[in-house]
Order: sequence, then C-alpha cells, then structure tokens
Amino acid sequence: MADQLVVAAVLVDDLEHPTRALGARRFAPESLAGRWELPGGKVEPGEEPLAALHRELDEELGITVEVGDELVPRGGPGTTWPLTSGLAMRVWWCVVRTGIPEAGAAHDALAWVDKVSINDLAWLDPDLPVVDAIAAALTSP
Ligand code: 9L3
Ligand code: MG
Repeated sequence: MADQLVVAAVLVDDLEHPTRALGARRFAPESLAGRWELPGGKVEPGEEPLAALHRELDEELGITVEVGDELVPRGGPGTTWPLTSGLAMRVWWCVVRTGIPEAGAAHDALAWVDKVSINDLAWLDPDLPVVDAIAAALTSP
C-alpha cells in the first residue's frame, strides 16, 4: 500500500527572499511532545494535498496562506520526505496571507527562526533533513 501522505508548510517571511521560518512545538502525542516540526498533518481520503495543507494551517494556526514552490527532496520532483514507516511528507514554502499564527490547537509554542537559530530547536528527527534544506535556502536579513 502507498504511504499515507502528510503535508507541511515552511512558513517564511518572504517567498522570494526568505530570512525566517516558523517552527511549531508539538504537545501531543506524548512521544512527540516538546519536539519542533513544520506545521501540517495527514491528507484525508479523497483530499487534494494542497487542500489538506490549507485545512491543516487553518486548524492548527488559524491562518490562510499563499503557497509557493514545493520544497522538493534531493531525489527530485515526485519524491517525498520520509517520515516513520507508512508515512511520507511533502512540504511547500508558504507565507501568511491572513491571520497571525497562534499555537494552541496542536502546538504549545511557535518560533520564527533564522538561518542560524533554526538549528537551536529540537526538531522531530524526520524533519531534520527538511530543516537542513530550509537553512541552506534562508538568506541573512
Ligand atoms: N509529522 C512529522 N513532521 C511534520 C508533520 C506535520 C508531521 N512536520 C509526523 C508526526 C505524526 C504524523 O506525521 O506522526 C502525522 O502528523 P499529524 O497529523 O499528527 O500532525
Ligand atoms: Mg499536525
């Protein structure tokens, strides 16, 4: 069976010249609590990936976003970021269109991090390769 798809956003201050990205600290489940992630979640049956991304960002952070390019893994278009077994992730660059991101629904803290401080967060293990790609793409303010 194909992996269950998870979609996530790398929310940045500017799609053309991103200098800061948003990390979100999970409070559940207990095994993931306290670890930081790119916000997002599972695509529901019959749901388009980008529809799921908009839904998750509304549910988790209370925002609407403009979606930019996909952050594609080294393997190129059509490949996914591996999660734990049975799950695979796709990630898109996004900027906030309306609202101010708020923790609460799925997270107990949010942090805007730059190219350097992004490495200070205790990211979920599967998010680490994505974080490396983000850090490489962020520019100094
Ligand atoms: N996950 C990992 N990194 C992420 C996201 C959004 C999700 N950036 C993993 C954690 C869960 C699973 O995917 O095991 C489903 O995520 P959610 O629906 O609980 O947010
Ligand atoms: Mg989620």
